[in-house]
Amino acid sequence: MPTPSMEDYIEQIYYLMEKKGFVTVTDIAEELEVHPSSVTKMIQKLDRSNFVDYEKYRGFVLTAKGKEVGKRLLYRHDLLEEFLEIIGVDEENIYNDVEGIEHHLSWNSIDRINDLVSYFKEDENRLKDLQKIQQTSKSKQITQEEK
Ligand SMILES: [Mn+2]
Repeated sequence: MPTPSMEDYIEQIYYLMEKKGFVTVTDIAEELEVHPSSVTKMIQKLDRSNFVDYEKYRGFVLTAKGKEVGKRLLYRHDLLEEFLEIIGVDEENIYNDVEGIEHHLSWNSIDRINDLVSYFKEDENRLKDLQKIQQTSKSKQITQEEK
């Protein structure tokens, strides 16, 4: 089992691979806002756990196992974003909230959240019903945060 930090890297490498076809240490350092030397350390750790194939001076790629895990992690991230969007979380909070919770849910919970997301996507009236409640609670300002 990868640690939360390993998960962040695997997810990011998979995401960038899908997007650009290749990934560099600099790309990851920028995306995760960490020092390049931390990236190199983590890549070596991921290599030892067989998620990444790393060769000094030649770079790195995800192994078959790394790709499989990366795909699941990206799916989980995207699903949770969709979930927060459906339940009416403000756009500006979504990404950071997902980053905060994604490592701490069991796959069991992820599967059940997937059911709930499907439930709302299947019939737009369900979403409209929920949005009515969201409007009411917004007008009561139950969850106004102090800024
Ligand atoms: Mn993520």
